[in-house]
Amino acid sequence: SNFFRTLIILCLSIILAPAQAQDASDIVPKPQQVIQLKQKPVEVDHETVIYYDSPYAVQASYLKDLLQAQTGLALRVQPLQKGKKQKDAIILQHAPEAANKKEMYVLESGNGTVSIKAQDVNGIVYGIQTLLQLVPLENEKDFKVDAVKILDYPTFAYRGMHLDVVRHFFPLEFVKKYIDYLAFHKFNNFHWHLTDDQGWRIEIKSYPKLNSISSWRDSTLIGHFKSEPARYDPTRYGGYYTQDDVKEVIQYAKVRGINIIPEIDIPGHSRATIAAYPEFSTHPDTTWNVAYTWGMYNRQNNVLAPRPETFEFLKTVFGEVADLFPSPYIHIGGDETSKLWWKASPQAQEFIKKHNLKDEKGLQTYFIEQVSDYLKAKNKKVIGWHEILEGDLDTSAVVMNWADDKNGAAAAMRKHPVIMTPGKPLYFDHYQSQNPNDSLAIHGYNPLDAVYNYNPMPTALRGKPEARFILGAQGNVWTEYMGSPAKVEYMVFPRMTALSEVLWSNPQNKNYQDFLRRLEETVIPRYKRWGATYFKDYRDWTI
Ligand code: TNX
Repeated sequence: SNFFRTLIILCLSIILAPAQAQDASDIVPKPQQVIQLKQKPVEVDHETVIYYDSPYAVQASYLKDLLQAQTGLALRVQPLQKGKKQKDAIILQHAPEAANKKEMYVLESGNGTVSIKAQDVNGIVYGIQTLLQLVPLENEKDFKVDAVKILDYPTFAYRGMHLDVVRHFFPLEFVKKYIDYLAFHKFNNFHWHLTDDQGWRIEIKSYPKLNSISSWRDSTLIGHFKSEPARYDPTRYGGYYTQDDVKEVIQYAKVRGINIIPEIDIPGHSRATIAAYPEFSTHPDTTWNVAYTWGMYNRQNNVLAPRPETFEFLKTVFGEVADLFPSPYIHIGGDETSKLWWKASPQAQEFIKKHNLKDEKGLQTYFIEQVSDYLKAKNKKVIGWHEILEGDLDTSAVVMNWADDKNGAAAAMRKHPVIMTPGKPLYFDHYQSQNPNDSLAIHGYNPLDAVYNYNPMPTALRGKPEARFILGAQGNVWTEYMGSPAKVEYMVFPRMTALSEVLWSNPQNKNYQDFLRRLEETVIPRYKRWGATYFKDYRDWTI
């Protein structure tokens, strides 16, 4: 009958119609400018082609893969031909005149095409991330993209996330997943904490004992809830990434606009090194092993001695690392160097005298400057934790400030570029709730709203020329109490989402309630889709 025919046609048209477009007002991190256009939405189907200008060939395949994973639609990918007007297309365009800032993109959809214009790979990657948020998440084939123009660029140049793979070791697959999380959030730096008292996690060809000995420890502290007593799992624990693994991750990150900053932590935090090479220590003792308890580790000597063979070692190791990583910056640690061991060492004292150094702080600076010189020869700059400023240091070193606002401002006043990573509120190893049954964390309390309301620009610098030394900020993920990828995800989500907005979006547009709405509308469905664990009770806990 007519009635059934109409009903069937109605049903079919509902099933076959492209899925509704996603609203541009739900994007995270919030774009600088969104203009709704009075045109028809762009319909994307199997006929749509992804075109690219030559610098963005790999990003075109990246977009194709992500679109396919999200919608099931496998689009063709083709180079863009100059002068040819494309219809029914998604175009990745090199257009410095339209996107006239670093990392900027202009996304425009209407008239049957979506174009993303940028002047660099990062801009294209961010345009892609935004486009994917304009596409429905359900597994539909065809879909619509609303007619819209988005002009967008970051507020801060350095947007980082850190991961400690020493206290707990994570498979390469998870490191890549973590990089995908960063890319989604428009971060551009991954700080890879590769060495510490509790292990050495990167293959070094010239010093094989770093991997046969330093990469392994006898036991690991476990415990998952506050109520659980500390227990030790006596199984040998560890691992390391081969240089081939590292190359693979670097390549993976590069496609996603992410620079990887490796950290080799010296001259303190070197217990694992000393376990394999006791000759580099002030108090050589072959019975000491790789640490398996946490804390500022000076129970056993973890400080390198200023001997010729130590400096030879540092030159070689940093040489291998500098050759491997394209990053213009290499992190040399420099935090929490206990001066006790140098004080107690006649050899270190003699070295201090011989080199006219003021004291142990001067010796610490000497170490930093030596490594700085090795790296300068490789065209690299040094990043270190803020303790590297304890002595006088030349201003090319970038300071990663894990102390407060004032300390960050002081480093900038000394004309050092500064990355802000204050324990409060950017240590994501701290608690995000005060629920006594919450999963075990190290200490502190950094709930979601504290992260969201953080301003990386120290108060004392606002409106001052030195403000330009504040490059941005980073969330740190120390993994003493994160024994699995799921626990890392639980600690970073949703705090890293809040941080992405702190770093990317215009601080004038900050609104926590609106952030929560967009978090729930746009991002939490992604966590679920990624199969990621996340902290759910963020609405119950505020500062
Ligand atoms: C301090 S902050 C450390 C790390 C610990 C962390 C725990 C810094 C540069 N060093 O070694 O893992 O506290 O929150």
